[in-house]
Formats: sequence, C-alpha cells, structure tokens
Amino acid sequence: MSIERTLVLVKPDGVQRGLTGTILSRIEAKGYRLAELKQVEASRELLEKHYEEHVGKPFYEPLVEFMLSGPVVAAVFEGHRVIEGFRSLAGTTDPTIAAPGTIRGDFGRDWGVKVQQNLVHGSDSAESAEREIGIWFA
Ligand code: RTP
Ligand code: MG
Repeated sequence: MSIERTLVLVKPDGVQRGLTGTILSRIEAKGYRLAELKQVEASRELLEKHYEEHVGKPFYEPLVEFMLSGPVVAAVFEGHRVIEGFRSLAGTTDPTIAAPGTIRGDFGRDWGVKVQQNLVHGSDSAESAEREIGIWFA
C-alpha cells in the first residue's frame, strides 16, 4: 500500500463563510490524515506559480484576484488514493451542478461572478501534488 499526499486549499469563500472546520472535518471523517495545516494570505507571486497551468485562460486573472481576496487555509492530507478520494469528495468544478453530498455540491453555488467560487482546491495528480506542496509549504 502506498501513502499518497495531496494539497488541499480552503479558498477565500470557504474561509470567509466559516466553513474551514466543516470542510477539514469531512476530509478527516473520510479517513485521511491531516499532515500539515496553516492559514495564509497568499501573494500574487505564489498564486501565479500555483496556477501556472491556467495562464492565458479567460478565468485566470479573475481566479488570481479571487484567491487574493482573503485568507486561504492550506493543508496536506495523506492516505492511500487521497488525490482521487479528495477530488471525489470535493465534487465537480461548477458548484451549482456538483453532486449533493460533495463539499462543492452541499455548500456552493454559482454567485454570478466571473470565476467559480467553489470553496476548495485539490491537486489533480501525484506530480501536481508534490509541486503544489512545495509551493505552499516551502
Ligand atoms: P481546483 O484546481 O481548484 O481543485 O479545481 P478544478 O481542478 O476542479 O478546476 P480547474 O480547471 O483546475 O480550475 C481551477 C479553478 O479555476 C476556477 N475556474 N473558474 N469558468 C470559470 O468560471 C472557471 N473555470 C475554472 C475555479 O475556481 C477552479 O476551481
Ligand atoms: Mg485543478
């Protein structure tokens, strides 16, 4: 059995709405281990590194602005298949159609703004996870 790690962010909407504890406890309740945790006011430089794959997309600039709008909670969770397990728990990107029972589906919706405010980020592969953990927990 291999232990995987993933980077989870509670985005500014989740922190501002007081959902940090609820979100972290759902991940723990699914069986993953909280290995690192901190609240950060991310810099533009850090966010540009984190989101480098999205440079040039129409939502890139509003996404960076949104992530600069308030504190973010960064966490590392560990466990067998945690990367896909967390993305399944988070639900699909658009919170309006994310399945009920998921974090985005239960707590999020489209607010009619330029970027999806969807409460959480989770790494999408082992390579992304190691890269992103290196950025947020340097
Ligand atoms: P994440 O990276 O945050 O875990 O989310 P994801 O894989 O589901 O989504 P991704 O395609 O990587 O996009 C990163 C974040 O950009 C925002 N986004 N808004 N059309 C839109 O309004 C739009 N598309 C993407 C979301 O905050 C998304 O999570
Ligand atoms: Mg992504």
